[in-house]
Amino acid sequence: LNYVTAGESHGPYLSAIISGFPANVPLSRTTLWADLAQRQQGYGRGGRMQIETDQVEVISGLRFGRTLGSPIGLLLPNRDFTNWQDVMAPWPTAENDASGQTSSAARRKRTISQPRPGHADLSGALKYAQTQDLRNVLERASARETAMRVAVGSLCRQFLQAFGIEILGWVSGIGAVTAARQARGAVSAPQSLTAFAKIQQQVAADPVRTIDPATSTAMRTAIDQAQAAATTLGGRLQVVVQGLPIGLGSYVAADTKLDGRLAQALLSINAIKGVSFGGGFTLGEQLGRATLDPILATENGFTRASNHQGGLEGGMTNGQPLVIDLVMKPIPTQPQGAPTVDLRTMRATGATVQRADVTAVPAAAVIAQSMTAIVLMQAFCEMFGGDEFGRIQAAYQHYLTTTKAE
Ligand code: EPS
Repeated sequence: LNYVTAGESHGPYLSAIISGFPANVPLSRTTLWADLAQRQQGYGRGGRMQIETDQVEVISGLRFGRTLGSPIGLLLPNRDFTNWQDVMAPWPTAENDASGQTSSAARRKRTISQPRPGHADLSGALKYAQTQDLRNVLERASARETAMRVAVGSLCRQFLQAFGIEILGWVSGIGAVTAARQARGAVSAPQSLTAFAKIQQQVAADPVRTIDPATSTAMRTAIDQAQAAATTLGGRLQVVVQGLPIGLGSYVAADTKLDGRLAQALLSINAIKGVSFGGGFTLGEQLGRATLDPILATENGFTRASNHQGGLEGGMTNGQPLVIDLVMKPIPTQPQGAPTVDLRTMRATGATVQRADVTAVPAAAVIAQSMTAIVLMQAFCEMFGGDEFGRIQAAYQHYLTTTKAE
C-alpha cells in the first residue's frame, strides 16, 4: 500500500493516488467526508476554511462502495482557485508569461519576495531556484496538502475498523493550557471499543478536539488571547489506537520497526516538531524497574499491568493501546509580519503577511490520526496479505487463534 498526493494550495485541484489497496473492502463516503470535515473544523482556523468544502471525489478504484484492487484516485477541487485563476494557472495566460512575470500592479501583489521565517520559503527558494517568486515554494509547502492525507487516511481507517482497530487523534494542549492527567489517562487506558467510541464522539463534537469541557473553554480563551495579541499558538496532540493485535511491525530490520515508521509519518505533518511513545521523554528520568509493563496471563492470551511503553516493544505492537504524543509549533505566519530580508533588495524588512490560522492543532490531530491509519494499514497488509479483503480477514483470524496462550 502506497500513496502520492499532488496539488498546490490555491491551484485548481488536490489529488492523490493510492496503490495496493486490497480488493472488496467496503468504504463509506459519509465517513470519508466526515473525516475531512473534522480536519476543516477547529476553533482558531482562518478564513480559508469558510471557502472550502472538502468533499473528495473518488475517481477510480471503487465500484458501488467496494474497492476493486486497482489504484484509487482521489480528487478535490480547491474552491479558492476561482479567486486565484490568473495567479495559479497551470499554463501561461495573457497576463502571466512562462517566467511568472505579471503585467498588472494588482497581480504583482501576489508575487512574494519576503521569505517568512519558520516556513519552507527561504530554504525552498534557494534549493529550487525560486527566489523570483516564493509562491512557487509556499503553494506546495502549505498545509492545504494535508486534506489529501486525511482522505487517504480515512480509507485506511475504515479498513482497520473492520478489524476492530480504532484510532483517535485529540488535542491534549494548546499553548500553556494542557489537559489534566486524569483526562489523558481516560483516553489512553485499555478499554472496550464501545467506551472508546464515546470518547471519539466527544472529541469530534468539541470545538478544539479535546475531552473535558473546562480544558476546552480554557483553550479557546487562550486562542482568543493569541488572536487579540496578533500572534499564533501551537500545542500538543495525542494519538491513541485501541484494538491492535500483537506483532505489527518487526524487530528484524531498521526499516520494519513500527515506531520508526510512525515517527517518520507523523513528523512529516506540517509544524510537528516532536514525537514520543508512551512515557516518552519522561522515561529517561526514571529507574528501569518503574518503566516496565509487567506481563500477565489472561484466559485467552496476555496482557500488561501498565503501558509505559505506549504499546510498542522491539518495534512491534504489544497488544496494549498505542499511545503517541506530538508537539506542534505555533504557526509561523504572524499577522503583523516577521523579521526577514527582501530577496529583491537584500534589505531587512518587517512584513510578509499571508492569510493564516491562529492555531491548527485541532486539524493536526485529525491529520495525525490519518497518518497513523496509513502506517498501521501498511504494516497490517504486509503481515496479513494485501490482495483481497476476505482472505485478509481469514489470515487475521488464523493469526489471532495461533497467538493465544497455550
Ligand atoms: C496555510 C495557510 C492558510 C490555511 C491553510 C494552510 O491558507 P491560505 O493561505 O489560503 O489562507 O488556511 O490551510 C488550508 C488551506 C487547509 O486546507 O488546511 C499554510 O500556509 O500552510
